[in-house]
Amino acid sequence: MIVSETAEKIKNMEIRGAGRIARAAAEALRDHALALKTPTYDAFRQRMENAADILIATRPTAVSLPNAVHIVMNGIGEASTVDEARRGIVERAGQFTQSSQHAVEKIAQFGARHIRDGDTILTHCNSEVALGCIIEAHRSGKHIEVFATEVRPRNQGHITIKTLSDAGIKTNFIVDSAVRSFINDVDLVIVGADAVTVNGAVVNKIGTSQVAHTAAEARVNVLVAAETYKFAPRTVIGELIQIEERPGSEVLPDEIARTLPHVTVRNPAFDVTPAEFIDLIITEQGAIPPQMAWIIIREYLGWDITEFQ
Ligand code: RUB
Repeated sequence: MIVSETAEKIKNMEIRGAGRIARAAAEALRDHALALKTPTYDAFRQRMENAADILIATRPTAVSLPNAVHIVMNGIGEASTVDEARRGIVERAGQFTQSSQHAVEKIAQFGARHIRDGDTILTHCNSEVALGCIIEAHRSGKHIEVFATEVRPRNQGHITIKTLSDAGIKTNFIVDSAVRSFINDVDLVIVGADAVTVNGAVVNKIGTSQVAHTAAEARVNVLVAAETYKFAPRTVIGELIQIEERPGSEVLPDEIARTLPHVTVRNPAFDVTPAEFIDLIITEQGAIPPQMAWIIIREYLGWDITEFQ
């Protein structure tokens, strides 16, 4: 797929979910590198960097996106010919896609071990890795039941219940505001992540922090399923994760909003759950307490503080 097409699909959420966005960006860079017909290395590099910038600018919150782009683009500066630079990009994009898929499978295996026979699990939004854990537990023969939220305003919960139903898992579909009414029926909350900051806070779909607070009050454990490339290196040097605010028309149709001149519709797409409300983050390298986020950034993202100085 060409870069502008992928960028548009990420922007309009045809491609969504932090892991899928990251893999789509890596694949778009690979395809772009293969299609580019530039005679000079400098022109090739310039056009690849422009493509990388276009992809990164599509959605600001999921750190998996700039991390994936960084992984694929890293090393282009060391090449000296177009062929060499192209080969490197194709190779790194392939490696990233493969390791991302492998991470999703590994997390499913690790996460499933935290689910006991007879458990009821609550999930919010549509996370490939969180659902992977739930489906793996079901496949391994555990009798489980799920509560899945609707996820206003974009209804990602509809995708979640279709996946769970297709897997044959008994599922209850609830509106977002019903979480507190059912939390005492729940044994475990499992959600995904768009970003994990150096202090172990998790950025995920709007409403996740309410779910986590509710779970904490009810003494229900909260697990976050997140590949290591969702950890945010730049939070080490004080950068904040930007929370995407999407058009108000996703919440309230424009024709109604127009009749309400004193009303402003606010539509943040994500929120931040502090580390204290999270029991474990399950990565493909194993489970960690959220307070150990820095170790993941240092050990597995190969991130070096001098890079940003
Ligand atoms: C998706 C969302 C998901 C994470 C993790 O938001 O918040 O929980 O991205 O997903 P949106 P995954 O629908 O706005 O992209 O585990 O699939 O990477």
